[in-house]
Amino acid sequence: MCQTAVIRDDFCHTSSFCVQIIIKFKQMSKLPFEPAMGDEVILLNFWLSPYGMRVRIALEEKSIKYENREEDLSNKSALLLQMNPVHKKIPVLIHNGKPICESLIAVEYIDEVWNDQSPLLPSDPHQRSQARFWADYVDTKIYETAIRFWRTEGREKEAAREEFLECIELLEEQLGNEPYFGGKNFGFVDVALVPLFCYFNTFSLYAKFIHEAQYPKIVAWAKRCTQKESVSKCFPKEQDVKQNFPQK
Ligand SMILES: N[C@@H](CCC(=O)N[C@@H](CS)C(=O)NCC(=O)O)C(=O)O
Repeated sequence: MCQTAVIRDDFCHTSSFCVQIIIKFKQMSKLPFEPAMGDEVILLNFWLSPYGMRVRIALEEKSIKYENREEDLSNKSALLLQMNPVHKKIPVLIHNGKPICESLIAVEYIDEVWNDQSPLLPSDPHQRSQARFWADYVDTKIYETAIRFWRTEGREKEAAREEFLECIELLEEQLGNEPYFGGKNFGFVDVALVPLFCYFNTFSLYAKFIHEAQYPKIVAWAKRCTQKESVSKCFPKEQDVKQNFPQK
């Protein structure tokens, strides 16, 4: 399945309704803080992108000052094409003029460069490999099945639903009794997964089947994460998502 096409269609659509909301949100994207002295941090982003949210959450966790620049995905800026000539996608983190593409790579980069506070990846190499494994699982399995569920109808939708719930069950086990996938602290896997819950919160479609009784740990985890300021400030407002997203 071509994730790019799906995401373009669903999360980060490039049609005319998108153009309108991009204009509307361009004003909102101007964050009130300035880049830190000597460090210029720019994020090429699109407000509805779960991938962009990951990078913002990581920057917020580290209290990094950055400029969020909204891209019009139907008319990509010359800067985006120059900074990400291979995939031509957001998010792109630009640190002192140098691009870092792909959201999980950008989150790792942020963790390495600003390593003095809120570590996202564990220092132990084996634990670090496990965090990368689960973040990759989130990317390749969870996002993919959630998007498939969103896009399809009938039997295909039902198959995607079952597959998605198997993934959630696995994550429930993986979380165990810890508050976060990062253990006691919010970490890399949490950053990778939590943006998806912005849509779960918004659309009853998802909320209908991630039942608290069945998945108490994941539901509690999602609540815990979304109560964090670094997460909540990067989530678009529920009514904005609902207003601008084709309803199912
Ligand atoms: N694997 C990429 C996915 C990024 C992605 O799919 N970005 C979408 C927005 S959500 C995009 O820029 N789409 C524009 C296009 O495909 O032309 C990441 O993790 O950064």
